[in-house]
Amino acid sequence: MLTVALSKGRISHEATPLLARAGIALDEDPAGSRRLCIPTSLDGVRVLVLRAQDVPTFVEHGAADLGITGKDVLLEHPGAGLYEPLDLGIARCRLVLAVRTGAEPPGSRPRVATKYVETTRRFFAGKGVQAEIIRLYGSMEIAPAVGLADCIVDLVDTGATLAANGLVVREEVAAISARLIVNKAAMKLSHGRVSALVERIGRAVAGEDAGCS
Ligand code: PRT
Ligand code: MG
Repeated sequence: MLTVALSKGRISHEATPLLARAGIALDEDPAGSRRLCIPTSLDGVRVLVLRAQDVPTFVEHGAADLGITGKDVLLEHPGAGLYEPLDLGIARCRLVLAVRTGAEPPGSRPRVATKYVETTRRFFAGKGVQAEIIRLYGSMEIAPAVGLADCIVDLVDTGATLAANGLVVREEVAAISARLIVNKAAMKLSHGRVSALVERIGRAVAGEDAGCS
């Protein structure tokens, strides 16, 4: 049995049709199901529906052989036990540094609100700037307006949420999309089955339906 850990929410919403095109149709829609382990139309493949941040943990420990989660999550959790063979090209967005509209450039020790603490630390360290990082778990966009931070590092898609809170993008930190990850030991021990699954998903990403080749 091969187990695929799938990030629920936005990513599973886009990944489910992609998996179906790869011939791995989920027996139930994760959005409407309470089951956390879902069988698929492909013999010997099942899907675990998890919080995005937990996907690398399950795959790294071998509780799942493969996983699908956002590059933002992987940047925060750089696991040594993982391969990242495919960019799935879905759930695209950008991780950005955003400031209040019309704000002065941040000073020498900017206060940055984010849930991406490690990625933000590396980003500022790369510029030689020592930032004070304030960890939040959501609603980062409100932090500058209430004086909690000078700027934020957060995901942006259309930019509507930033604009609604009086913020603008100052710089891109990283381009984000969902990635397929693989447990390194599984890649070795079950090489044939794992690489066949990676190739199958890769063909669906390239726009080829399963069974058409
Ligand atoms: O609970 P939490 O929100 O942390 O995560 P979740 O489990 O609810 O997951 P979910 O469904 O929110 O998906 C999160 C994953 O989707 C991220 O890890 C990214 O890889 C990916 N993704 C792609 C996004 C966005 N696009 C996105 N736009 N995640 C979040 N957003 C947020 C953005 O930060 C903003 O607040 O959506 C809001 C709307 O964006 P705008 O710019 O279109 O207004
Ligand atoms: Mg969310």
